[in-house]
Amino acid sequence: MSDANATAGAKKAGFHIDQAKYERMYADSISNPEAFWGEHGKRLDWIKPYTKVKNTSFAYDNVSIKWFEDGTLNVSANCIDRHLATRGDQTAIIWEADDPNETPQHISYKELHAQTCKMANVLKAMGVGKGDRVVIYMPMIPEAAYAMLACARIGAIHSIVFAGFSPDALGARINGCDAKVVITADHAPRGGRKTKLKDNVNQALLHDTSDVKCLVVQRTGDQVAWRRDLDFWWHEEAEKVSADCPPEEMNAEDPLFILYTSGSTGMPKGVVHTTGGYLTYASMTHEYIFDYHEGDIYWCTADVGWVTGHSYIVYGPLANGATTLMFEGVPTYPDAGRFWQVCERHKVTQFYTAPTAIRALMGKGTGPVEGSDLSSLRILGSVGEPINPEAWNWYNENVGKGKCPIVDTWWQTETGGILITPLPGVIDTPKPGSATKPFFGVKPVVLDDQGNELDGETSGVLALKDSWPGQMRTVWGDHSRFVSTYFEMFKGYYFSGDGCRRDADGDYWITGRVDDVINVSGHRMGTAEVESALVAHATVSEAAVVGYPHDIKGQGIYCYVTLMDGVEATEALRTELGNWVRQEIGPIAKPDVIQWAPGLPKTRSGKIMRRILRKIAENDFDSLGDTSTLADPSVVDELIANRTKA
Ligand code: 6R9
Repeated sequence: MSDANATAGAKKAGFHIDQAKYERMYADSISNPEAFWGEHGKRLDWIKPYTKVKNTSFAYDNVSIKWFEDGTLNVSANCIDRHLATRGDQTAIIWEADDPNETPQHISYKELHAQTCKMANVLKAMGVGKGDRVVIYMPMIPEAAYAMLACARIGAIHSIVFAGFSPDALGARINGCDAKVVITADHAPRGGRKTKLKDNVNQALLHDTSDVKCLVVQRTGDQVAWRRDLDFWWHEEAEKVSADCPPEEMNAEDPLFILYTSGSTGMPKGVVHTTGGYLTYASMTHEYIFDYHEGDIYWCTADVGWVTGHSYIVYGPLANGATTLMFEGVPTYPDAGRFWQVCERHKVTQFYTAPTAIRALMGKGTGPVEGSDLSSLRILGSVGEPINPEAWNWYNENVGKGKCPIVDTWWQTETGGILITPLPGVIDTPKPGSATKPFFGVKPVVLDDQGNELDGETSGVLALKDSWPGQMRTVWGDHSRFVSTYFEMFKGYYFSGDGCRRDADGDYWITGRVDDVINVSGHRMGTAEVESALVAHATVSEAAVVGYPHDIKGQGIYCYVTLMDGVEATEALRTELGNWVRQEIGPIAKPDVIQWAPGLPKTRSGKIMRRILRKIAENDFDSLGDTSTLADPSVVDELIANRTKA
């Protein structure tokens, strides 16, 4: 790690990258990606060094992405073992519990090594080997990181399912990747409440005939239903195994993890990330974008159930030998000052969160922020959705006290790491709401509907013209879905699904999804998933779901529901349907509004006109556009008349 002399208060000279260096490195990364990444791939420890750097094609008939393809390495050795000689006693993970009265834990790199090795050995004893899949369904506790790294150590592929997902959603993901083992906990405390994780796993596996085993971490000590011969307590099994487990030699292109994410159609896709390119990219972006220096205390508030937790709580920071903070709770428990109390308690230097959290805290006034000493903070980050200037300003003034650069980082589950962002040493005049410029090696383009590249100041859809090492490689078990989702609409490009504007300075402003994916509190939700949950209810004949602007969540979930003939539209049924969706998918999918729709606006060929439904949900009745092509234009008037208030 270079420039280890930067101090709190961040003098410009101390940043890793300044304007001139950015321009030079960016130009190099684009003109000769082979040389650029060939050099930066060396930030990792390779067992067998690569001789080939980049072998990628976005051609529609031959989409193939390989980086460092003849090199071998192990991710867990890169995140742990290589630090032992120099920083074995340094804290790798600071853990802060949901309950502020519970003592925080400081886990050193040595301890991380021992625990990860033990879990790796337990997994082996349970029959897990290289290439096998392991589902992780965990609270935000250090054991979640041990589980990820243990899989990486033995070459097993993990698939983390966010602990807020329902048993059904969990079951679909366990089946989707044919997992051998599920790692979970008894209960997950969060915001003063508890989720029964183990019971959810039991329910998810109720009809499973393949004898999926379960490794259970005791978090709360509450009682759980046990499946004899299939369930194992982590604390008991850990006693039986050695604290040493040699890391498996993996090819750079062996899968590291699968992470399911929502798309515009069908079931969520299993996004596949591999080993060498992913870790190179996660580690390099973490160092430069958060201006990470030796001695920093870095905190990303995401959950490991999302990609942000993978790349910027676990893999990126640990590959860099950082101290990373893991927080089990929520921003508002026990009160709206919790984030700031944690920053003060642990002297956090980098703080990375989501706009939805900032907006929620903004609503509680400045009192809770002023109650804590935030002078250790140097860099602030934002991720998950466009940040509105109001939230940006509040964050800057009240949290950063006007002296911390804010990195508004645009990226996706699919991209593995951050693609477009300001760099702390490059921000001259901040632009609230703009993700600004591409990271090294990233070639964004703005396309029109026909796929033509637009020049200069313009707006359109955001696509990437060439590959970067952290890019997803395929959809688990369905490569053709990978190709059709990302490479079919605009030939020769990776299509992001986002709209964007490029201003006169060449800075990018992400405007949100252009497909049927909505962004609820920074979580991606396919409208199709909510619709299929609704129509699975016996009373529902048809449903259409759209996003609408929501003050805190960014977007809320607005459902139009047509009931079966003879079913009465009561308030009780409205509540029941809301709870039903929550139970089918999980709390994050709970509808904000359910409007009864005796009919839905459809074209004569039967396609639902979502454009019109979006306008009605937004209370924008004057720009409905042409409704004359509808099979029955009168349904629109009826929907407007029935528009329920949010
Ligand atoms: C990392 C993550 C990806 C979608 C993405 C976009 C939105 C993320 C953003 C942003 C504007 C930012 N998004 N970061 N929009 N500005 N800084 O969030 O991954 O859950 O896959 O969501 O989130 O719409 O396409 P993921």
